Parts: sequence; structure tokens; C-alpha cells
Amino acid sequence: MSTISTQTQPYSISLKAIRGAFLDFIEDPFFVTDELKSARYIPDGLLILENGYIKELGEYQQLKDKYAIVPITAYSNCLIMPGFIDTHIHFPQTEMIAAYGEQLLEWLNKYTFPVEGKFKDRDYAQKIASFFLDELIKNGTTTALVFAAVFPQSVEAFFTEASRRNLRMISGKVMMDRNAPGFLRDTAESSYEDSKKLIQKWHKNGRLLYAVTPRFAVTSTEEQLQVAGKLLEEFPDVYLHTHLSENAKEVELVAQLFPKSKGYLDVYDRAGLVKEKSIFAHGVQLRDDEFKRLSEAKSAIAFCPTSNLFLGSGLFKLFQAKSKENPVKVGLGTDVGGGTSFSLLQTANEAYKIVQLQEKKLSSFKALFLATLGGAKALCLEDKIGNFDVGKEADFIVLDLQATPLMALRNSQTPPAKTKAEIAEKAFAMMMLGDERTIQATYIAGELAYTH
Ligand code: XAN
Repeated sequence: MSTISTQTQPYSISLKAIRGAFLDFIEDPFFVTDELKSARYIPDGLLILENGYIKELGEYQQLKDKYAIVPITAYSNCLIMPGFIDTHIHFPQTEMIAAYGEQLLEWLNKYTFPVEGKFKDRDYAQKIASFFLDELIKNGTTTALVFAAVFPQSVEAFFTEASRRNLRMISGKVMMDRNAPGFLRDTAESSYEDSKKLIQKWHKNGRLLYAVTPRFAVTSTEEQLQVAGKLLEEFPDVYLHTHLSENAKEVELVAQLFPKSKGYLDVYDRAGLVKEKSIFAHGVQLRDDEFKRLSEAKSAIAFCPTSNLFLGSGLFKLFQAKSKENPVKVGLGTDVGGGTSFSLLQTANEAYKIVQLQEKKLSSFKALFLATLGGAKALCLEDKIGNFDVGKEADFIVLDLQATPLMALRNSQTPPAKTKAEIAEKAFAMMMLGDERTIQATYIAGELAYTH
């Protein structure tokens, strides 16, 4: 019997094309002698999408005949970049953003814990998860590493909403068995059982991934941290997501709570939590030996500038993390609600100022690398997202370089960028002046998900 091979979709229907100016990164600009070489800039490019993946990116003039029958969406006066990646954010803290007057430990007790208590209610959690994810998309963020609350139903709500939007998201149930109000505490055992069930249901479910999420050393007993380590052993490809060395008083408290440890990072290390897929938020107070250990373990730090300034935590030593001798992977985190904006452009703006206060310079290419490919590397997802390499998932954004009157005025001082040096200049103005108004469109897995 002969078989007839059926033609799938015709060429013109399964492919889509986007025309415009494209900017992405192919190398880490912190580690090349000429940082312009780390970027790929195509002033008039054509991006070909197939079934949610990137099929090809090149000069419009070179590709236009090859894809002559493919429908094109064209963007002018815009910059098309990979979707932003937020490496640390809390969805249950959305409504308490900009809570006045406290530093970390008092802020947690006064504002954060009461709000997180509301996430026991699944419907409420789902309503906020929905708002939160729409806010991310409006801000051009297509992937995030997200703290849920202690309640498993808060994770259910989050993943349900993320799945509905086909987003690549990482999240997990907070583990917290001490130094928190009773209504927010779990136990070592219940946190193990609940996390395990969630991993089995959600990890690698579509584009979703799971992170074992002990809140921080202050709110977990040694026993609970050991249990987190056990989960990482049983499920070696899940993530570890926690906070580390953010605030001076927090570091002192951790030393008191764990007198046998050599330092804050060592508390996590003794529990087997310092690994390649471990992402530690903040790291503002890290010692030299701790940077070295993070480098050795290939762990990542989420640098959260708006939060570090808002909560008065201090200045993260970005260039120590990005040292040639002991490089540590770094991504940018908005850390809403300790952070004050969902926008990674605003976050890059504050990162620039933190670096200035240390008498260094954060160029637009370095900052935008951290927000895209750098974030993907921090999350060990650089084979899937972070730039326009062929075969990657087509999550990308269209940035309007003239989104506000001030941006238009600033941008009109120079002609459209033809070179990498020229686009670096315009991108710097964009990162300092831009916010969610700059996001003209967001595409998720090749589909238009938002337009301004
Ligand atoms: N440490 C924290 N830091 C922060 O910025 N936000 C939090 O919710 C938190 N919990 C512990």
C-alpha cells in the first residue's frame, strides 16, 4: 500500500515576516574589548517567523525575494529587540508597590506579609496574576522569574494565567516556616510535599518552569533549607530562587540565626542550594569570597536597582560580579513590590545611576544585554530566548524611539541610526527616558499579544 504524504500548511500561511530595525546581542559586552561587536544591528531588517520560532533574520534587501509571498508587518521609527527578561519579581506584591518609609525587615512585617496573606484565596490570586502578567506584557517583559506566595493555590493561579498567555515563565511556592506570621507559615514537611506536587504538575508544562523558592534564610529553618536541597536533588533541572545579602541588618540577623555558617551564602551552600540553576536576588552586601563562590558554582545574581534604592539597601557592585577573574552571571530584576516599576527600561535607568555612584559607566549595550541575553543566561535559557538566533522562541518587542514628546525631541537631534554606535546613542536616551509608553508592541511566541 502506498502512502500519500499530505502537504502541511502552504509556505505563505505558516510564515510571517516583520520588517524594521533590529538590535540584539550575540556576546557579553562586559567581556569584549570593543563592545559594539557584542551587538547585531540591522537598520532595515526582515525577521521570518515560523510556528512561534525564529526562522531567519537578515537584511530586508537580501531576504525580500526569498520570502516574497510572506505577509510583512513593518515598523518605522522603532527598534525591535528580544523580549525583556525580569530575573526577580513578586506577583503578590503588585498592589503594595511604593509602600512608604521602611527598610527591608520592617517593610516585610508592615506591608508585605499582610498583603501576601490575601493570596490564600485562589480567585483573588488569579485576578492579581492576570493583572500582573498583562502589566509585564505592556512593559515588554516576556519572561520572568517570579515569587508566588506561600499558598500552593497562588502558584496554581499564576501558572494558569501564564499558560493562558503562552508565556515562558518560572515560578514557585514560597517556603517559609519561621519569623513570619502564623497565617503565612508552612512547615518543612508541608513545603516539601506541596512543592513536589507543583513541580510534577507544572515544571515543563508548555513553556512553564518551576523554581524551588525558600523566601530567604531569615524565614526558613535549617531543616526547611535541607528540604529545598532535597527537592533540587530529586528534580535536578528545576531552579532555586531566593534572596541573598540584600540589607546590612538582614545579614547580621542571618549570622545570629546560623552561627555555624561562615556567612550568608554558606547557609545556602550547606543545604546544597548553590548551583548552576540558582538565582539569588540582590547580593548587595556580598563579600569577595562569596562572589568567588557564586562564580565557581555558575549561579546567578538578579540585580534589582529600583528596589535597592527604594528600600535603601545599598549599591550592588555590578562590575565586581562582571569581573574577568570571577565572573558571575547577572540579570536585571524589577523586584516589584520592593522595586518601583515593572519597566526594565526604568530599571536600567536606575542601574546606570547605581553604577555612576561607583564611578563606573553602564552603557546602553551593557544594560540592554542584561535585560535580554544576560537575563536568559542567568536563567540558563539562552538556548531558547534572549536574542534573534535561528531556532529560538519568537518573543520580541517593538520599541518606539519617539514614544513621548521628550524622546521625540531628543531623538530628532540625530538622523535615523545606520551604525551600531549611532543606535547605542539612541538606545541610551531610550533607556533613560523610556518606560511602558515606549513599548509599541509585544509578540509572544510569534503572535502579537499587545499593541500600544
Ligand atoms: N527578602 C526580600 N527582599 C525583597 O526585596 N522582597 C521580599 O519580598 C523579600 N523577602 C525576603
